[in-house]
Amino acid sequence: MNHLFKIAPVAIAAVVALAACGKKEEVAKAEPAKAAAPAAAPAEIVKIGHVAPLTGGIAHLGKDNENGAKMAAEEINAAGGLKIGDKTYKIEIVAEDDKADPKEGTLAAQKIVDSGAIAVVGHLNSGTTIPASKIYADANMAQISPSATNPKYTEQGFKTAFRVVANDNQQGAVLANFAATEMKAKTVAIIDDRTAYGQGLADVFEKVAKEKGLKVTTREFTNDKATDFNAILTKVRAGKPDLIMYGGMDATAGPMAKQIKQLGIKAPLLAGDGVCSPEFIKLAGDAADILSCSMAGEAVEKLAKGEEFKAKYKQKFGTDVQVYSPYSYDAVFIIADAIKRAGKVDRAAVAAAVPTTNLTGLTGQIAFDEKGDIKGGAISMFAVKEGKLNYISTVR
Ligand code: ABU
Repeated sequence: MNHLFKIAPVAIAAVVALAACGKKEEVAKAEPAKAAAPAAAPAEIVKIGHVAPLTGGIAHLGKDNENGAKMAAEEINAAGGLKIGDKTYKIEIVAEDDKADPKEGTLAAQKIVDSGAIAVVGHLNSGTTIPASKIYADANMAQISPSATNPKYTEQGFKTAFRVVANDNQQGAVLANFAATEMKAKTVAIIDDRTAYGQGLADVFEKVAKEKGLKVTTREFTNDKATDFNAILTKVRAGKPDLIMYGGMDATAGPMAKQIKQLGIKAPLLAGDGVCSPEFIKLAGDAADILSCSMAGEAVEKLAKGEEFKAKYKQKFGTDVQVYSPYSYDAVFIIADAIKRAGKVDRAAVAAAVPTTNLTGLTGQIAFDEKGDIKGGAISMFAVKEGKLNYISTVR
């Protein structure tokens, strides 16, 4: 059953409770002595942390993740909140900014732990999620990343680390297969941004592409704040590749696409989920159509309630879904479900309940494997056409 429907009984219970309150008032007028029942206790607060970059070049992605988490919390609260024993809890999202920086990530993680949050949704980047995961593990706090795809995150043996998207072993392989089979590339230039995500994805892509017979003309790197790629693109151009693969984010890929076009390079661009966003299209302008990209989940427009989510999101925030807000939305429902199943608002009990998650979320059926990765993770492929991301296919 979809969790949007699952919470309906809670809403119905709340409505019934209100109706019952109305009846008590009527009784009070007629029989004051019998109406002395204690007033319902006000709802208590349970905090859920959210961490992502809220400043810097990819703040739009961080805000997107945060919006998804806030939307879920508001829906749960509007439906009556979480009823645990004789108490009712409303969810409060405690948001921190990690600036997409590994050191800031650990500082933000400590702030979330100190805030008394029961669990955390985040971080956005693999480069912050991985170092922060030790802090959450030491605090017995469940951490659910809606977007970090580097495999190392769930390979450290922490019982508290979970992700609701596929990882880059899967994503890099799907991209390499797409390059060979769909794009019919024989040669490829590979660039990465030296982040845990960008370099890791490019490494997996390179390995699988070579296994499929592609020749790598050059392997170049930049950084996640660069804006001028002319030097490395000039080297790329000299190798005359059929394709350029980029491991990095949309904030750098946008200007890179523009410069690819300005340098007269005809090779198309292939990238992962960090680039597969409406923001890339805005930044790349008339060069956007060179992109094919993947995202580490099902395409939002293919989800049963995806279009409804997109419309609600647009109405609420006045902007489009970027990439992973559906996944941060589901992450809050996973935590709410774990709190209910734990039967208490206790970090360790909630973290112990997450591995047995089995719920139908907005993004599909959610259960975790023994490492904390989503079971049956999907990779969806898109290509930009006439300034829009067009869905192509999904690989599981
Ligand atoms: N997965 C793309 C962006 C987030 C990350 O893994 O760094």
